[in-house]
Amino acid sequence: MIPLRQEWPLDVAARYRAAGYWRGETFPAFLRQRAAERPDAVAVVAGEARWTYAELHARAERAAAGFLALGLRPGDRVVVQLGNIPEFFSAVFGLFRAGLIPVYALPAHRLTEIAHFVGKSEASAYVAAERGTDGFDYRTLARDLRAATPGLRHVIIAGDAAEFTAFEALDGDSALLPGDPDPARVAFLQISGGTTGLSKLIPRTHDDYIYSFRASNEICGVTQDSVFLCALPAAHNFPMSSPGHMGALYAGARVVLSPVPSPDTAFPLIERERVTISGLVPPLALLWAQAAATTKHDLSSLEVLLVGGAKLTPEAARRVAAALPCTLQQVFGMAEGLVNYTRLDDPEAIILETQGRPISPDDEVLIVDDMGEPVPEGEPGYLLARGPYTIRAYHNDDAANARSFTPDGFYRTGDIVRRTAEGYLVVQGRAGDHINRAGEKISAEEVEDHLLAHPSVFDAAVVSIPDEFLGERICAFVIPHGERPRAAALKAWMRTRGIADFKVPDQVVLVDAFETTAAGKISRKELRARLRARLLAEE
Ligand code: J2J
Repeated sequence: MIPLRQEWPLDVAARYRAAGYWRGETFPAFLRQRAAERPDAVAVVAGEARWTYAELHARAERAAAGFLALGLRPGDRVVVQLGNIPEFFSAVFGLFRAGLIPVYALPAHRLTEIAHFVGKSEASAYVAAERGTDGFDYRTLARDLRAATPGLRHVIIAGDAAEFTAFEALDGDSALLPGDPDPARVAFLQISGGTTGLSKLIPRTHDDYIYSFRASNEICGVTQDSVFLCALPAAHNFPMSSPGHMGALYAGARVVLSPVPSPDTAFPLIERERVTISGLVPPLALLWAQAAATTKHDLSSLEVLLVGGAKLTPEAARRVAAALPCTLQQVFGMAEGLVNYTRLDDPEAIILETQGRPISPDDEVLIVDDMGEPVPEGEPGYLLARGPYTIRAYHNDDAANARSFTPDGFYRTGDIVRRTAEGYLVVQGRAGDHINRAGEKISAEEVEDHLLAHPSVFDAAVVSIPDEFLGERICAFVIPHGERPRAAALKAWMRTRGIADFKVPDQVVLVDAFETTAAGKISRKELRARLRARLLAEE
């Protein structure tokens, strides 16, 4: 197995420890501590389940022993695809406790993506729920996955497990559980938004990740009295760590899981559980704002609503802030690390018009031009980041590492930002060719690759188009090969490719040819830019 690494230069790591960012805490240790301090406080609410800290801890211990009893060994990777159900927590804390490495997949992912995560991480096991909220049967996916990935030894299913191992039945000898992991080691693999090609795996350590949500708790006002509503998919980095459910559990607060993020489901939960804080992507924040005007539910417990994952325009921010009875907090973050927040006591103009400033005094942010030179203060440029919770490398991907990091260890975020005189970042665009569809990042290249597999597609170029509700949507330009495919048929065919539904183009435009220049073919990047400009001009 390729070893998991995430290393900062020794002197830098020593500095982060001396500054108190990295405190040697680990996931299993903090849960054990909370369970000892507040055994009867409710940790997780989901559907009918209300687990106290003592219960969550006990369930995680049992799951941990059960994972090891299957034959899994500390260091083995386990792809986890669980939606907003309580087993998400017993599974991942069980994995942490057993020294196993969760690889976080989203419920929307399908065979192609899951097989990629299993292959890239060399996973030995896959944990999923019987069904998703949309009715999708993950056991079917698991059967195909077994055939596609011979290295996968175990499939563990929460709910009716059919021929697989039942998560609920996991049990083993707790005396065989290992000691706590090394806090400097990789705790899990998060997945990247996938700006080029397939998603990359992001190794995060106990030290660095726990710092990011402990510091986020302070910035977002999370205490043991907070009630965090997790409305976005729990495996996504934003609701996990900014400050997210992990921040809430670290604080000894209560996490309420909403199976879906719609106001119909979330508002009754806010009222019933007296939710104080939640996080949403911009389109959902607008939906909540609209629904709040007429709701009969009492939302008055809500103190903070975080909005991020995609750009919240000042106008949208104004609408959200006016409609909801709480403080709006913008968050601009990434699974690779750097997270920026507006502060709760910032002036209104900063909250409405900027995407915040970094968590840490030791976050190093550079804004550079095409040559890598810093731009004049206040001018837009490419954002580079380095710091105590920003990775230095992806897992098992030399090509991406060469592209995505500077020789001195800055992560190239791909975002184009400017910094205000007060030191706040304003996101202005991005360098990469990905589409940010309601916070889901979709690689143009990956969608093009799928289209090219269709017999009636000669060539394809995929671009983002501004969308009033989603922020951006996916438009595919296709040159037919032989028989002209119908747009609807092409979309339906994309749905059979075993990919997340959010990657299926919203719009397909058939064209006879792509532009070339006198000098010959233009670059794909230039082509996408021209096609996009043409479509916008026509609209
Ligand atoms: C514009 N673009 C944004 C924002 C993220 C907190 C919040 C979000 C994420 C996340 C996260 C944006 N305005 N407010 O992990 O901890 C775009 C940028 C960024 C990319 C990262 C967190 N907030 N973005 O969205 O890894 O382009 O993380 O580089 O999914 O989302 O995507 P992701």
